[in-house]
Amino acid sequence: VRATVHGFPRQGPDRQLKKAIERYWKGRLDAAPLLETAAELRAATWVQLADAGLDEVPTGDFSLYDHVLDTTVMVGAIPPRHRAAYDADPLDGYFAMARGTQDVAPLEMTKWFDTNYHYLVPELGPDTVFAADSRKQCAELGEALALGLAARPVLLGPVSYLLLAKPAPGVAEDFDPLTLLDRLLPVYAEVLADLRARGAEWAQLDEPALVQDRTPAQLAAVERAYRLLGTLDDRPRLLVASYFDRLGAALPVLAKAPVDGLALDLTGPAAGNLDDLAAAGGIPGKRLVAGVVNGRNVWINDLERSLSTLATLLGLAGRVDVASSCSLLHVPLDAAAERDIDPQILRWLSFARQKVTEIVTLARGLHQGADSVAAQLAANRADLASRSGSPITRDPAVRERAAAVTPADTRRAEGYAERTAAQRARLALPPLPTTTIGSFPQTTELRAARAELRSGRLDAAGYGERVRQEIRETIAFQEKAGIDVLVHGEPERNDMVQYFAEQLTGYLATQHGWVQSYGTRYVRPPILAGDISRPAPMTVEWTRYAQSLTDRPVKGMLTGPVTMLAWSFVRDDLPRGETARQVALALRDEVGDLEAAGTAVIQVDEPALRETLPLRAADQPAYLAWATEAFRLTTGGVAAATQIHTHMCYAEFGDILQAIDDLDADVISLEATRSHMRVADELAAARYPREVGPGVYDIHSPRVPDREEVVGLLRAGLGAIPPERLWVNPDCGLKTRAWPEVRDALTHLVDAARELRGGLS
Ligand code: THG
Ligand code: ZN
Repeated sequence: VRATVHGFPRQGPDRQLKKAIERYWKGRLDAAPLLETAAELRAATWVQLADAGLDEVPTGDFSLYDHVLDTTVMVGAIPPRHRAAYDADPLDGYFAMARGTQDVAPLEMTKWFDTNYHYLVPELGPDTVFAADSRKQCAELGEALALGLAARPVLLGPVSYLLLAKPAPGVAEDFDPLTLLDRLLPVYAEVLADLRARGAEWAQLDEPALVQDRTPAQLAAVERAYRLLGTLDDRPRLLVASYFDRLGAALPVLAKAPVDGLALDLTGPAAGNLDDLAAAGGIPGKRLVAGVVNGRNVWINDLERSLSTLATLLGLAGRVDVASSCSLLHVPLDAAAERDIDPQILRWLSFARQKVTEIVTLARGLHQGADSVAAQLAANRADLASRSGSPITRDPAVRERAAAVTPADTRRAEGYAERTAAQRARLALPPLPTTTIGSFPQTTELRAARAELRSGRLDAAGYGERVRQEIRETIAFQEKAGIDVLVHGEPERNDMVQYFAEQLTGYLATQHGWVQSYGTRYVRPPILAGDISRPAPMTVEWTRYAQSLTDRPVKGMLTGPVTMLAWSFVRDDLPRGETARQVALALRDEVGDLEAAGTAVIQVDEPALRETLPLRAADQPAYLAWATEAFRLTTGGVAAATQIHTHMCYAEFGDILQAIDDLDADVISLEATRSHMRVADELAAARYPREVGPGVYDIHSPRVPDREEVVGLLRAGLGAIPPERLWVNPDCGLKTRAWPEVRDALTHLVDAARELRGGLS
C-alpha cells in the first residue's frame, strides 16, 4: 500500500537496549549478548512494522548510541585521539567516542535541530581522511532482507553530515567542514554501491540541515552532491529526505536533482512544502514520500485532512507513499501501554505504534479509496470531536484570564535602579554574594524513598518527613559553609518539568512514555493536553519550611514557562505562545504565593530558552517575543524588594543576548567555568545592566576546584562586571554530584569570595 517511516524508537518496550548497554559498560554483560539483544530488538521492530502494514521498513536507523556517530564511523572520520581504542576494539572505541574514557575526551554533544535528541558532533579538519565502512548499514539491511521484508537503508546525507560537523580541536575555528564535500562524496558512492550489492533497491539520504537558512554556496554544494551521487552507475534508487521545517530555497534544488524521489515533511510549519513543491513543478515520474503524520507530536492525525493533502500530491509526483514527517525516534513507543491515562483522553494520543497504523490507514485510503477505510475515518472523526469539544482542552476561565493580560502585567512596576535599591536594603548582602543554582545531591536514600512512595511502602507523611530531613541537612550545610542566599535543595523533585506538570491541571504524565535524549538516557516528557491552571500551591510548603530553619534568605525555585513547554509535548490545537501564557499565569500565581509567604528571592529557571529557538532566522523574533513575554508575565507581579533570579545552562548565547536582557531578571546565573568567564565579557560588551552570576564550578566534572582557581575565575569576572553586580555560584544545579565534592567545592567558592571581598574594601 506504499507506506513507510523514516525510523523507529530504538530502546524496545522495556528499554531493553538501555539496560543491556549500561550493563555492558559496567562489565556485567559481554559484547556478544549485547549485540544479540540489539539484533533481536531490530528484528522485532521490523516484523511489527511489516505486520502493521508498512510495505517498506527502514534499516540503519538503529543505533547503540547515536546515528550521527554511526555516520562518523561509516565515513571513517574517527578522531585521531580515539583511533587506537577504535582499532583495538571497535565497540569500546565507539563508546569511547560517545562517552570518553579516563584519558580521552568524548565528542561534543549537541541538540539535533530543535528536538530533544542530542547527537555527537563530528570533528573534522583539513587533514581528515575519509574511508568507507559500510558494514553496519549492510549488516542491518541483510537482517531485514533475511526476514523476507522490503527494506530501505536510511543514511544521514553527506551535506547535512558536514553541516552538523565542527572544526576538530586544534583546527582553525573558521574551518568550514563543507570544504570536504568532494572528499566525502566518493565514500558515500562506495557505501551506496555496497548497499546495492547487498540487495538494496532504494536508499534514503537524510538532509535535515537543508531546512535551515542556507547560503547560495551551500545550496550549490547540495546541487553538486546530488548531481554526483545521482549520476553514479552503481547505486540503489535514491530518496532524499528532509524534515523539521520547510525546505525553502533548497526544494527546487532537490526537485531538479537527478535522484529518484523526495521525502517531505508536510506537518506544522513544514506544510508549506506542498505549495513550494507545486511551484517547483512537482517531481513528475518520481517517488514522493509524503510525511503527513507528525513524527514529533503525540496527537492523533486528522485523517480526512491528510487524505485531502495526499490527493493533491498525486498530481505532483509519479508515485506517492505515505509516511511520518521524520523518524518516530522522537515520540514514545506505545500509547496503549499507558494504564493511568483516562480512556477518554487516551483516544487523542498517538505514539509511534499508533502513528504507524495511521500511516497504513492513510495509504489504504489514498490508493484503495476512502471507502476502504470508512470505519477508521469515522472513528477518527469521533476522536477528534471528543478532543475539540472537551472541557479539558478549553477551560473558559483560563481562556478569559489569558485574553485579559495587559502589557502592564508583563512588566515590573519599577525600573531596575529602584528595584536594586529596595533589594539591597532588604537583603543586606555583601558584595560578591554567594549562592547555588537550586538542586543539591540526590542521594540513593532519597531515590529509594521516592520508589517506596510510588510502590506504597511509604506513605505521604513518611515521605514528607524524609524530604524535610534532607532540607534540614542542606540548610545546615549551607549556613556552615557561609553561603549568602540559600536554597532548600529540591529533594522533592526528580525531573523538574515532571514535578510541576504533575501538579498543574491540563498536563498529563506518562508511565512508559520514554523518549531518547542521548545515548542510554531517556526522558518522559509530560503532555500539555488541555488548558493549564494551578489548583494549589506547588512549592510553597517546602520553601517555607526551609526558610523557617534559617535567618538567611532562602530562594524559591521554579521552572519557567518556556522550559516547561520545551521539555513537554505541546498541543497542536493551540499556538505555543498561548500555552506559554497559560503556564506563565499558573506560575505567576506560584510566584505570588511564594512572595506572600515571605520569600525575598525567587528564581525562575529557563535553561531551554535558547534551545527552542526556531530553525529559521525569520521565525526567531516572534518566538523570542512570546518567550520573553511569558517569563515577564511569570515574574512581573512582584514588589520591587523581591529579587527575581533566572538561570540558563549554557555558555553560548551570543544570538539571544537581547532576549536575556528582555527577561528583565534582577540576577542571571549562567554556565561559564569552561569558557573561563567569557560570558561575563560578552554581557559587559553588550552593556547588560543587571546582576550576573557566571559559574565558577564546573558541575559536569567530579573535579573539585580549589580556592585559587575560583579566585582566578572571579578576577576574570571582575574584569568585566563590577563587584556590586557580580554573584558567585556554580555553573548549574548540583543534583548529579556527590556530597563530598559539593561540600569541598562550595567551601572553596565561599573562601574565594571572602578573599576578594577583603581586597575590595
Ligand atoms: N527534563 C525533561 N526534558 C529534558 C531535560 C529534563 N530535556 C533536556 C535535558 N533535560 C536532557 N537531559 C537529561 C539528563 C539526564 C537524563 C535524561 C535527560 C537521565 N535520564 C534517566 C535515564 O534514562 O536513566 C531517567 C531519569 C528518570 O527516571 O526520570 O538521566 O530535565 N523533561
Ligand atoms: Zn543549569
